[in-house]
Amino acid sequence: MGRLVAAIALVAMLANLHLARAEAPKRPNILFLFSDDHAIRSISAYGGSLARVAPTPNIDRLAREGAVFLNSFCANSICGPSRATILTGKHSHKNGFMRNTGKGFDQSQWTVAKALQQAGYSTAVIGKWHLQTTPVGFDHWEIFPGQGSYYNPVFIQRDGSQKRFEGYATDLTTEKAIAWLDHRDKTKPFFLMAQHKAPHRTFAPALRHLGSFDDIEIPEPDSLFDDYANRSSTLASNEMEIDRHFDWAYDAKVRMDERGDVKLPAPDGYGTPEYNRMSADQKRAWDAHFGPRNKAFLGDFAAGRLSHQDIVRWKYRRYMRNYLSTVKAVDESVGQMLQYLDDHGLTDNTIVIYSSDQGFFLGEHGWYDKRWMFEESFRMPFLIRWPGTVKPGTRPTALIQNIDYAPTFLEMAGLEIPDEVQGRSLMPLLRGTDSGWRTSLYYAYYEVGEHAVPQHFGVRTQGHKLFYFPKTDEWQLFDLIKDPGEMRSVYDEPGYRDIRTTLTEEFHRLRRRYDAPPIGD
Ligand code: SGN
Ligand code: CA
Repeated sequence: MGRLVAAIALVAMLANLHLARAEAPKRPNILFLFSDDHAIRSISAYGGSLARVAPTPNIDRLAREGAVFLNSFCANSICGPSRATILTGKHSHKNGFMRNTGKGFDQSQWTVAKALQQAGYSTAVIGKWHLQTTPVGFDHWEIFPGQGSYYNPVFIQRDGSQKRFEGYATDLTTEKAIAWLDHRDKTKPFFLMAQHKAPHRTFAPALRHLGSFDDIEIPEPDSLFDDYANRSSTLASNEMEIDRHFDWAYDAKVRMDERGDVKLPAPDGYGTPEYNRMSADQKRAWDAHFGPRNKAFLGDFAAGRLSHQDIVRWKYRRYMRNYLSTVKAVDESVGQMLQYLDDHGLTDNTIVIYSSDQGFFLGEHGWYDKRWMFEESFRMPFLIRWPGTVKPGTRPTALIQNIDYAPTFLEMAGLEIPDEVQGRSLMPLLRGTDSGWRTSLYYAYYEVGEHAVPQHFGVRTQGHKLFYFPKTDEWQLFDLIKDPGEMRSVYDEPGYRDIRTTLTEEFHRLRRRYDAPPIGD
């Protein structure tokens, strides 16, 4: 009898072993950490002139333990369109979300979230959404209405109701993401998009970070006082200068509009929407920080001690201190999410990505905001950690774009990539086995209005960039190796005739390949 039991046990054990071997490999979790308007120059791992002051030890950890993609770009440098591209793997003209000001995202179309959900992933999106229509393809979501607020923000709940939460937007987004991870269906792999409002305008820091950058010298970009010569005439008509358009303008003397970019007091006291959302305690902390600093600046200003350039420099420094402070909270959030994975044994089987919807100008060309195909706003951060697959410390230079994220997620999950998807899976680059990656990228910006950036289209290769501005029928061409700051178009220079012809042909080839509509439609 004893022998029989032992024999049965042995057979059962062998059967189990066999089952274990036949089982499909465990599908990885995908944790997509995302922010709004985070320029790569303010991430230390990217290097550059702010690397020394950028408060990003946790984002840098992803670079050390994974890969930082040095040439990562968006398809259309504006919020909603970038998010729509990420979900669909398609350029704006194919997913229909071409501008922030449109009808909203068409939720009836294919998205990667729907595909992962159907394939058995637990899916969630928390934080900034900005696609106007209610999320589809997510088991759970809790999102800001529109842009959301930094202080004591409102989140839209699954039942459509709006609820206000005490605290700071970045911290609340993290808390909600972690709460969802805690309560998720643990029998399934997960796909979580944790999407911050920060460091978006009006760059309002967590109160604990006020003053963090006061004693740090912040280097200025060479083009802070750009005169827009030698490029398209449209540059000069921009409305995104730290000098003339950041809410307190030199010519307008002391003025406070509804935004609060520089955080100076209005004549009748503070009145920005962010300030008005704060509790009495929060306002006290804010006033204790900004009050004396504003007084000193306004004293110098009133006494005529400051030149026009001094004022632009002061505004730049104040902008950067606030911007970097909001980045500091985002980085802390990344740290908390990585810690959660470590504490719950999830690190090895979770792919972590850090990215942001586009780049941002941090004073280059005298600007804040984005939209242009210039490097600062065209680039998106893209860092990825995947233990066992992505070699730690790698710095790929391949040209990647946000159309590639959806097909990458599909391949990570072992799913087929539909033909309609325009991007390519990054898997060969992640495995370090690529040959024959793309050598050019297509760009299209359609919005007309805010910040007065005209519609423009273009192509970028590793060494050159060609822009076309339909409104003025102008082209500009940059040699990115000799002129990385894009200060001089060489479109009309005889020495660049061949490059100009090659890039113009490439531009039209990409437009055909991506089935782009006629310009002007
Ligand atoms: C707001 C900002 C703009 C910004 C757009 C788009 N103004 O309107 O400066 O360009 O959002 O940003 S603000 O005074 O309200 O901050 S996006 O990230 O949503 O595309
Ligand atoms: Ca954005």
